[in-house]
Amino acid sequence: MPVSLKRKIQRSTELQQRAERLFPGGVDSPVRAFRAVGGHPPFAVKGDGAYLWDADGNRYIDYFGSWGPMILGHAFPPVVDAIQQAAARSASFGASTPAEGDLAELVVEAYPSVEKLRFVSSGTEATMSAIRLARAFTGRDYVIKFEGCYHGHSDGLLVKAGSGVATFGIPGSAGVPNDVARYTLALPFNDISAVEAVFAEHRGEIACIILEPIVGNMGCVPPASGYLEALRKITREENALLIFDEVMTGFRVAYGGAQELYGIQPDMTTLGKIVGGGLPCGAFGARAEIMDMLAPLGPVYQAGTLSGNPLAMAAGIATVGYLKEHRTEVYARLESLSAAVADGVAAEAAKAGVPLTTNRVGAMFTWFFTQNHVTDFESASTSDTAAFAHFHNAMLDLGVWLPPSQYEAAFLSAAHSTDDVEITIAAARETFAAIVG
Ligand code: KE4
Repeated sequence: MPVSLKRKIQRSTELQQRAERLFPGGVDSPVRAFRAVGGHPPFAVKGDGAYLWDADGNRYIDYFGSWGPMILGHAFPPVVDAIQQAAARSASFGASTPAEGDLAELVVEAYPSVEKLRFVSSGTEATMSAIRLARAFTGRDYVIKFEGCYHGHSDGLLVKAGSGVATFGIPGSAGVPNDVARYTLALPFNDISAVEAVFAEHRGEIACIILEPIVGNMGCVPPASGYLEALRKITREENALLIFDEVMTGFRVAYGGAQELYGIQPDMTTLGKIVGGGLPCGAFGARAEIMDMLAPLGPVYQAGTLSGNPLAMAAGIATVGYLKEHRTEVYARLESLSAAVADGVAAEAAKAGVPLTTNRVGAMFTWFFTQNHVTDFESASTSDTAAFAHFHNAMLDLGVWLPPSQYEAAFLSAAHSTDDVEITIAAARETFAAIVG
C-alpha cells in the first residue's frame, strides 16, 4: 500500500527558480511547467524502465514516457548501446548515411501507404512539410484540421475555428497572421457532416485534411465508427489528400499505427516520437508521385541540417527494430497492462463516486473527470480540470507521474509491470478516498 510521500522538492524548487531566470516559464516546452495542474514540476534526472527519478531522489512510475517515445521504457539497453556506438563515430555528418535507409526501410515496410519519406527533427517539421507538399501537389490552399487535434506549432496549424458561420480559421496563437489562419478550416472532430459542408462551400479549394486518427491532444479520443472511412471517401471524391498525423499513434497503438489498426490508407503519414527512439526525429511520407515533388527533384523546398541525424537513426532503428522483432508479445503486453491500469483506476473512481470517463486505444489512454462520453473537444471540455489537477498532484505525491494536463494522453511502456499497475490503482484508491473526504 503506497504511503503518501512527503515528497522532498527542495532541489527541484531551486532548479525551477534558476530555470525561470533562463527560460520563459522555466521550460523548453509549455506543458512541462505544470500550469494546468499547479504545484512544483519535478526536475527529472534519470529514467530506467518504467521509472523516473527527480533531482530530490524521488522515484515515480512514469505514465507520459517523454510524451510517447519511450515505449520500451527508459534507458532500454539496446537503444542505449546503439546511441553510444553511433556517437563514437561522430554525432553528425551532414551527409547521407546508411542508417537513414535502414530506418526508412523499416518505416516503409510498416506503413504500406508510404513509398518514400523524408526524416526531419520533430513532429512539427513533419506536419509543416506535409502541408506544404499537399498544397503543392493539389495546387490548392485550404487545409482542414479538427478542434482538439494538435500537430505541432507551425503557423498554419495553430488555428482555431472561426465563430459563427465563418468557416475561416482564426489564429490560435499570438503571432499567427489572420491571412495565414484563414486558410486553415478548424472543424469538430468525429462530425463528418461538418466536413461535407466545408467541402461543399470550398469545392476545389481544399488541399488536404490533417488529423490525429486517434486523438491524443485533447486527451485520448478514438474515431467514431465509420469516421475514418468517411474521411477517406470524401477526400478521394474531392481529390484532396488525407494526412494521418501519426506522430503519437505511430508504432504506439499498433506496429503499423492507426492505419494498421483501422485498415485505412491515408495519402500522407507523419511520424515522430517513437520513430526516433527518444531522440529528435520526425518523418513524413507518401506515395512516390507526391514525395518526388520535393527538392531536389521537384519544386517544393524542404531541408534540415540534422535531418536523418546518425544518433536519432540509431535510436530509431534499435527501437523500431525491437518492436518489429517482438511485436506480438510487446503489443499484447501493452494492451493487457494498459487495460488493467485504465480500467482499475476507473473502477476505483466508480467505487468512490467520482465521475470519470475512460478513453483508451492500446497503450494510450485518458481518465476524463466528467461523466459524459468524450467524443470531441466540446465534450472533453466538460471535464472538471480542478479535480484532475487535484488527482494529478496527489498521485505525484504517491509516486505516480501522470501527464500534467487533463487534455493529454497517458502512455505506458513495455517496461511497466503488473506491480506498477497495482501500485497505481492503490494510489488512485487513496486519492479518490481523500477527494470525496
Ligand atoms: P513535436 O514538434 O513536439 O516533436 O511534435 C508535434 C506533434 C505533432 N503531432 C502530434 C499528434 C503530437 O502529439 C505532437 C506533439 N505532442 C505533444 C504532446 N501532446 C508534445 C509535448 C510537448 O509539446 O511538449
